[in-house]
Amino acid sequence: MGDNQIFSDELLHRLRSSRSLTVLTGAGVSAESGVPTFRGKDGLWRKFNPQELATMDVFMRDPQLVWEWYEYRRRLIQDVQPNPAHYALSDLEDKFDEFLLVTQNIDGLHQRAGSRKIAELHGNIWRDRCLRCDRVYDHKEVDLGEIPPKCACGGSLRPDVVWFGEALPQEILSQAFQAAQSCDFLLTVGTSALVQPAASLPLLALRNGAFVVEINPEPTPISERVNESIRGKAGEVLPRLVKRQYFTTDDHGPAQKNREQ
Ligand code: BJW
Ligand code: ZN
Repeated sequence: MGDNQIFSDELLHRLRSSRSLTVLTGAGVSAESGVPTFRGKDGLWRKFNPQELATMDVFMRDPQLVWEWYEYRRRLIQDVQPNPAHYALSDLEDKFDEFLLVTQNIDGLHQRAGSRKIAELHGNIWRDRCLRCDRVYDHKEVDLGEIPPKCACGGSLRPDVVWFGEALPQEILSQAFQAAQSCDFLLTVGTSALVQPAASLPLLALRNGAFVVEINPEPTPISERVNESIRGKAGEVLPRLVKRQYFTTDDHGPAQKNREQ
């Protein structure tokens, strides 16, 4: 399929004339790196449904189980690489006066691909936090001799991520709302758009007059409401969009940034 058929003239025109771009990403962006999504068919870990493990209730009942799940995911993430979708988004960052990459992902792959203007809504798997005093640790410095590991204050550590029923980090959330509210163009990529409050960001942008485009191989609850819903994989669609918009010939590679090789 030629790029002209994927991207409408209106989409390309609106993107070209936009001063500010906000991007919302979800687990689908890391799928092509080999990181399983939450609600996909490959989503099972042992006999557990991942979305049911991400709660304080399960952690309180069985901290070992939850720590084991996060250790398993850390090992997995550590061994994978950012994919063309992550790199395409990092190339977009300096093409706009205002840009914010709002991610629900906790894997740190956007950073490894060179993105810098990031709002991590659901925390980061490479940090741990004390349940008693809130002190935050770099996971690599945590002694895993005892599970759950302990803080210097004696409290138990948990992954510094946001579970169901927990508030999102206040400042990061307001930064994300502000960006969704004031942008000219919003791209929502690889998210099922089921989990709040992240799922309301594209709708907020729409209400404020932004052009909203979704990239996902499957339809979502917001597909019918956005301006355009492109059914495709992030790692295929995003690099083509960046190339179509900013590079006219095949001779140009994406702009090189300080990315990990
Ligand atoms: C591809 C692809 C490819 C595949 N290319 N695409 C109404 C209003 C407000 C809140 C609620 C509400 N109803 C219920 C709630 C509560 C709840 C919620 O939203 N529940 C819904 C399930 C109904 N929300 C919360 O609890 C949030 N907190 C909250 O509301 O607090 C209120 C409060 C305020 C003040 C004080 C106290 C409380 C917190 C939500 C936290 C979510 N946490 C998790 C775990 C993070 C840690 C971890 O990773 O372990 O975040 S759950 C999980 O879902 C994870 C994800 O970030 C999040 C979203 O999932 P995502 O990214 O969309 O992934 P999938 O798997 O769902 O979808 C992947 C998509 O990719 C699919 O569509 C595929 O088709 C696509 N795809 N391959 C592009 N190659
Ligand atoms: Zn502590």
